[in-house]
Parts: sequence; structure tokens; C-alpha cells
Amino acid sequence: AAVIHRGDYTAPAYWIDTVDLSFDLDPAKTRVLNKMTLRRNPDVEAGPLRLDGEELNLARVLVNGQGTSFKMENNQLVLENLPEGHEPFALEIFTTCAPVKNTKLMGLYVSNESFFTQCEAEGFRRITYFLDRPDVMAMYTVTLRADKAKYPVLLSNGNLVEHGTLEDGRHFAKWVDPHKKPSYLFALVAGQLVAREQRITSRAGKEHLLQVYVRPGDLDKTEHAMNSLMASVAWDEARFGLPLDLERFMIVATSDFNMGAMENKGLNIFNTKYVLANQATATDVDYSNIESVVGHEYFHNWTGNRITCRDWFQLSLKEGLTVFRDQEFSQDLCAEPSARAVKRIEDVRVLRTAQFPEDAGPMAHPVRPDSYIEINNFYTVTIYEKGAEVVRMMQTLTSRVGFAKGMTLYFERFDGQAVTCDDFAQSIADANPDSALAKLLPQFKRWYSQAGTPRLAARGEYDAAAQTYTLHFTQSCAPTPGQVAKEPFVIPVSLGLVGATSHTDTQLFVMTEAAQSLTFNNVTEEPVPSILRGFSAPVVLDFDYTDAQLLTLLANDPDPFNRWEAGQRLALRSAINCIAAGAYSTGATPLNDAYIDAMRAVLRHPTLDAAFKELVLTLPSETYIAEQLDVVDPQRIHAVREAMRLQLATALQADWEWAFDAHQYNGAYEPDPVSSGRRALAGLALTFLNLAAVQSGDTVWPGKTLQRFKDAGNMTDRFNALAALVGSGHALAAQALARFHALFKDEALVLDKWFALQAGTSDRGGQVLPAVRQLMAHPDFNLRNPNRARSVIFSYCSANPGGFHRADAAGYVFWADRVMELDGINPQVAARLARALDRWKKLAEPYRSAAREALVRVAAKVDLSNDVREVVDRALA
Ligand code: B3K
Ligand code: ZN
Repeated sequence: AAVIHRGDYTAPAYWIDTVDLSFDLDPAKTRVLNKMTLRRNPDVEAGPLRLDGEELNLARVLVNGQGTSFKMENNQLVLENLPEGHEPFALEIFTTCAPVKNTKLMGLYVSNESFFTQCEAEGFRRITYFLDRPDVMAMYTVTLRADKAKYPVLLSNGNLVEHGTLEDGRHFAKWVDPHKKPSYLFALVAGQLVAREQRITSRAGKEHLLQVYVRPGDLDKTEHAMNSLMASVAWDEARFGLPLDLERFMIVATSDFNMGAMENKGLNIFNTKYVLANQATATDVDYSNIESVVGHEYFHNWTGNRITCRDWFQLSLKEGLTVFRDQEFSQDLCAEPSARAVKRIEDVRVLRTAQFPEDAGPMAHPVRPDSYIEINNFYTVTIYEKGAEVVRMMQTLTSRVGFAKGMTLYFERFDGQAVTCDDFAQSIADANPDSALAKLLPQFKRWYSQAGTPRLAARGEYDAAAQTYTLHFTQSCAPTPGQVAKEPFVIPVSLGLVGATSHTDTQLFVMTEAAQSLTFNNVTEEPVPSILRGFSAPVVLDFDYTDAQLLTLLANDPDPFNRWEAGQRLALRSAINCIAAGAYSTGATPLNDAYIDAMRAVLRHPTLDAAFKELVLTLPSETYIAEQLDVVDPQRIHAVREAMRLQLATALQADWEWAFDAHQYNGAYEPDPVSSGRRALAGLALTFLNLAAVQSGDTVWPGKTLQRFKDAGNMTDRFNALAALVGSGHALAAQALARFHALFKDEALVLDKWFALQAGTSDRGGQVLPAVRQLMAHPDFNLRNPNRARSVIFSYCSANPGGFHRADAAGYVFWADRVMELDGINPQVAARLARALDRWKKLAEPYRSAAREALVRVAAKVDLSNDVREVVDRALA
């Protein structure tokens, strides 16, 4: 397959100004009439028109109403005899496609007897022949025709300008989008749907209609999505002065969707997982995810849609920026500063457990990649989450007000255009000419061009006589595929000094060289440095803290992020020491008394909030521990972490009992951060109480947990109780699981949780894989539905290292079989699964050889998709 290079970008030979699409919707054979006006691009040498198309049946091509000659060249319709000159001409293309056969869920497809589209990145070419690239922006008019009884609702982008009935029980709707857009933002929906509606008035006094469309029966689960949408509209106006630019803004939910959601102009299409919620079926985490994703897609309306990407190498221009915006949105919705910090810790945890491994593995790529084979493989945590960190550093280097000014300049310069990451960075810098960003811009942009996670090493030196404290910093970055040597990054280091009784204010140190020092004066006692507060840069910080220093930070650091981080470092150190010593047998006690006492102090702390306590008392994940090691024995990591959990459970038993009693609350359900923090801590307490009970043979807590499972007034408490029973391996788990299934057999999203819990549960002697095979044979399992496939297969292969990495290689055999099976159905989903073995080269034997063998078996399949081929070839390279 062809490698596409960023350096090869050329502007298109033609522009498409208008598109008039008519659809006769039919699941087996949908007819698409595409009438365009085009003109030659005067800035580009004249050449043929090459239109992309995939799995289409071509019936007719007319140029200015006349038949014309054309040829087909690898999925392109090539027209050579087009009118000379630069006048616009009309091109009419008539094709058909088969939505019901579309299992890739790209282009036009059928889900639950309704029609949906997904066009980003290159799905529009599966609907009609087109210049399917984001720098071709056109005005769209869309007419939909379909059977009225089967498809009463007909939606597309923009405004509904006409609708009516046709012969034979059919009807039509005509939509005009008032904004020009790239093809990847096109959408249509047709089916039996109902909407929650809300009229709002913007700050500027404009009226808008907001709609959330779902299947009949799901309307009682749309209130939270609508509230999140209203909050998003208000936030973007208040924080960035960006108003809603449409009369009507629609969200539609579908249960068959490859990813989270899609920001089609005025017609966002969502995975049901990120729309539907009520207290009986959704957890606090679901509520919070819905708020983020609704915000994220809405914020794309400006960052992505009004200004879009020139080419797909610029993907982080819209994705990194929009993730940054949705993270800021969720933080700004928090009433308490401590809740903001909790959100920051959660975001960093995602970055470090998913993006750092990506940046250290075979798929490592810069935030602005240099090449790809399949663009769908580059919707990654690097583009999204690391991209967001790069934008966050720009804000840190220009201030919050300065960054907002930069956004304003960006829209003044580029509204309505398809641009690059350079254009964005230049705007932020130019609006802040005196900022550190403006002074360092060329070097700062290495964050876009160099892959890999930089390491920032620091060493402290205290001079008691001179009363100075000096921090000596060095930075480095390991080689990544295709990039051997790296130049120094601009690293904004937010820091302060913490003493036994006092501490300095936070200051910003901007590191630019390979080695640099910073001296503090008038330091009267040897301090503990609190470095990288709030995780001010996406780097690994190496500082040789003593346990005593970490305990000081955990107790006294005014920065909540570093306070949490100190606890994580202590736990990580115990885990690594225990793994290295091989002392991982049953009964091992990796944690020392000082750590246990410190955890008790946090748990019982009178003023810290519950959500923060829950984060501190959650041990680093097996994946995160593995990332710290050069050679990974997943079973040993699993055993050590389990021993640590058991130790926390038993040593703090009385404290967990107190924590559960103090934080369980049976009043009205509210998904706000304070109440959900309380539920999270009560849930963690139950988990530990059940672990301890299984160990001691106690029956009281498992019994109480089962009762709570039965009585719970909301899904968060109910699921936490179920998970506590299942996670402890207690015999009561089986009946709770059966009851849960019976209660929620008609709720697809709840069944996904039921499957995921069992596939992701702690492995005790290899029971998970046989259970996973049984789950796949369950009547409710369906490999074609991405949510369901993920709930079983990904929960096992990607989120259960202790269960997946088996010494007998059966986990890898299962993985290879599923990758190949899924590849025949949905290559995008298969390629995500293929990444579960990204880090195989770090594995100890026998895992390493077995993992390689599984990868080789997949790579040997002849008709593999480009998607999976790119992933496995890079892994084996
Ligand atoms: N922009 C979409 C991603 C579409 C990916 C297609 N493979 C969702 C989002 O980031 O908002
Ligand atoms: Zn996005």
C-alpha cells in the first residue's frame, strides 16, 4: 500500500464551489445524484480531474449536461476532456451504493433500520465520486427521498428549506447548509427517531433550536446530553466569544458507530454511549464522558469546521485544540477548585497510560505526522491528548487572557479556510508578541515535529551557608521510528519549594537548553522541590526523591497534582522494588508502613474531598507500572499489584469501613463532581472490603455488598457493588451477574458494561479467557456491533494485562484470531485491536516470542486491510 507524505502536499487542480446531492434511500440500493459546479484552480498547472470513489456503481457522468469520456484508475474517476479556461462548469454524477452491506460503518450505512453516515476522514468517497480532501470546501444542498413510514425523519446539514410527500408512500426533505464545508463534515440521517428539543437565545440575542434525536423509548435518557449542549454553547461564547452560527443544531445517537462521535456541521452523529443517560442506566463516569464529548463535538463547530485542516497531517490542528477546549470546559464547569484538579489528574492519567506508551512504541509519531498509509490509524492519543498538551503549553506561555487573544486572531485570519498547525501557532504567538511563546516559537514547534516523550531529569543542591537551593535540569528524548536524534524542547516547568512549615509560590521556569540550572535565594532549610506542578508539560520527570521527601509532598504540597503524584511515586517504587526482588508470591507485602500510614491519613483527612482521596488511594495501573520497566513480565506485575491491593485492603480495613459508611448516601441522584466523588470513594471502599473479606472468609461485607447491589438507587452504586463482588472473586458474584443481566437485558449500553466487567476482571489462575470465549458465544454478543465487540474483546486484550498475557500464549492466539475475523468486517475496529501488542518487544520470555508469533501470523494473511497491515508491519519492523 502507498505511503502518503506530508511534504508531497499540493493544492487541488480543481475547486468545487457547490454540491447538490439527491438521495433515493433504499437499504439495498441507494441512488445518489451528485450535481457539482467546479472550476480549475488558477494557481495549479492544468491537469485531469481525479475524483475519489470506493465501492460505488457508476451509472452516468455528464459535463455541462453532455456525456463525456472518462476512465477509472485505482478507485479514481479520471476526467481529461474538461472545458478549457477558468469558467465554472457543471459536473453530474449518478451512482448507487448498498448501505445494508456496509459493515465498515464508513460512508452511508444502516443501523437498526435507520440510515446514518460517517465521512471523516475518507468516507464521503463511499457515497459519491468527489475531491474527498479537507481543503476542498463547498456549499451543499441535499434532498433526501425515502419511504415515509419507515423513515419519517430525514435530516442533513444546515436548514430544512422544503419537505413534502411524494407518490408511493414516499416523502422528501431538502436541506441547505449556509456554511461551506469539506466533504468529511457532510452527514445525513433517516429513520424512526424522536427528538428532545430546546430553544435558546444566545448572548447576542439570536434564537436557536437544539435537538437531540434518539430511538423512540430513549427520550428519557436525553436530558443530560441536552444540558451539556446548552452548557457548551454558553461556555464557548463566554470564554472565547464564539457563538453558535446555525439556526438549528442537531445531535443524533446511533448504537453502531466506530468511535465516540462526529462533528458534522449542524448534525453531530454520536455513539449512543455518549448521549444516553439516566440514573438507572448510566454511571457517573458516563455522565462526565457525555459532558466532555458533547462539548468536544460542539467546540469543533469553530475549531475544525469554521477553520478546518488543509490536509490530514494537520489533524491535531482541530483535534488537539478541541480536546484542550473540552478539557477546559469540563474544568470550568467545576464549582470547586479541587474538582478542577481532579479533572486534571484524570486527564494526565489517560495521557500517561495511553499516550506515553504510544510515543515509546512502534506507532510513535509526531503530533503533526510526516507520513501515513491509512489515515484512520492516526486518530491517536498522540494527535488528541498530546496535541491538547501542546496547546495547553501555549496557553501557559501566553497566559489565559493572551491565549484567548490568540484564538481571536486565529479566527480573524483564517475563518472559512483550511489551514495548518503552523498557522495556528503563529496566530497565538503574534497576538502575544512579548510572550515566551513568541520568542521561542521555532523551537517550541519541535513539539509538532519530534515524536517521543522527553525526559526531564532534575537534581537539587542545597547550600546551607549561602542559603541557596539550586535545581540542575537536563532534558533528553529517546529515538523513535524514523527519528534518531532530537533537539531540545521548550519545556514550561511550573514549580515551587515545599518546606516542613512553609512553601514558596509557584513560578514558571521555561527550559530551552539540554542542561540548565535555576537557583533560589534565601532558602533557610533544605526544601523539597515540587516540580512540574499541574503537569505543566507532557514529559517524564526524573528526580531522585527520598521516601521522606515524597511523604512531605503528599502531606504538604499546595499543588494537588503533585500531591497525588507523590503518592503514585511511592506506590510505584514499592511495586518496582518488589517486582525486581521477585518477591511476588501470595502473602507478599510490597508496601511499607509509612506508605500505609500516609494513605490512612489521606483517607481520613478532614478537608480533602472524596474524589481526590479516591485518586490518591488508587494504585498506578499495571500498564503504567509496565511502562517504567525495561523488561516486562505481565504476570509478575499483576501479582505484585494484586498483593499491594490486598495489603491496602487488610491494613486499612477499619478505615475502609469508616469510609464506606461516611460516604454512602441514599438521597436524590446528582451527577455533580462532589456527589460522584463520594460515590467513587464509597465504591473503592467496597472493592477493598470485599477483597479483604475473601481473604479472611468474612461473610458480612459480601452480604452487605449484594444487598447494596439490589437496593442501589442509581447505576453508579449498583455497578460499583457488582464490580466489587466480581473483582473479589466472591461466590456471590454469579447471582449478582445473573440478576444484573435479567434487569437490563433490553439496555444495550448496560449489557456492554456487563460484558466488559467480566472480560476485564482480575485473572486468578487463567479463568478469564475461557469466560471470554463463553461471552462471545452468548446470544447477546454481536461482533458486528463495535460497542459490543469492544466490551468483550478489547476489555480482555487491551484492558486486562493479567488475563491477556498468558504463559501458554492462548491470549495472543485469541487476539490474532479476532483481529483477522474483525478485519473482514470492520478494518478500523480491527486495527485498534491490532495495537494491543504494540509493546511486545519489551515483554519477557516466553511472552515475547509468543506475541511475535501471533503478529507474524496476522501479517501473513494475504487479504489484510491497509489499516491492520500498517499496524502489524510497524510492530514487526
Ligand atoms: N472527528 C471525529 C473523528 C473521526 C475519525 C474517523 N476515523 C471525532 C472527534 O474527534 O470529534
Ligand atoms: Zn474531535
